[in-house]
Amino acid sequence: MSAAPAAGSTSADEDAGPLVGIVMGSDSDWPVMEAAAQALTEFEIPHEVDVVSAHRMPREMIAYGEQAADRGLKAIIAGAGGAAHLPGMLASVTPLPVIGVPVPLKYLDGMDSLLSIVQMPAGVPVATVSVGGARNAGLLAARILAAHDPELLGRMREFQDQLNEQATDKGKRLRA
Ligand code: RP5
Repeated sequence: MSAAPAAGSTSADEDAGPLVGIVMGSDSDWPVMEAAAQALTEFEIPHEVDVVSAHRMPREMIAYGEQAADRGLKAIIAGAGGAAHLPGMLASVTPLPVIGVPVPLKYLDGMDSLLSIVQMPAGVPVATVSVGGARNAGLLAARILAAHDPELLGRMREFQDQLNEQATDKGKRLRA
């Protein structure tokens, strides 16, 4: 069992303020959501982690969304399971890009989480990743930041080259 999320900034560069906020409806989402933090750590992107429940902490959730841009965040990754309203509600009160992670719970294989997050009304976008796809959420946040950061863009290209090499090697091993 992974450690529960620690509130506050975590990054390779402790001097920089967080650029990405990772929030989730409960600490029980952390075993899924920590893959987003791991991806951001790999790209040395300062980020913060916290529990901000849409249903149990509605006022704090609205405050988090309203203050995120002014605090210097550039993107929010929000994960929740079941009636997963956190990503959509954050997107309704922040101008920042919001990436939603459907967290699979005990029942319904995460379909409830997926449909709760992905079916947003026009005008309020949430970039929804696959059920349990927190790593891709972290990588997508890195790409969003890389669009205005040539050095980070270069590291993303290197990462993609590594993926290509790994996949190519797998093919070579099968053919051998
Ligand atoms: C959701 O309810 C959370 O995102 C979590 O996935 C789910 C269950 O929460 P706990 O009862 O485990 O705290 O809001």
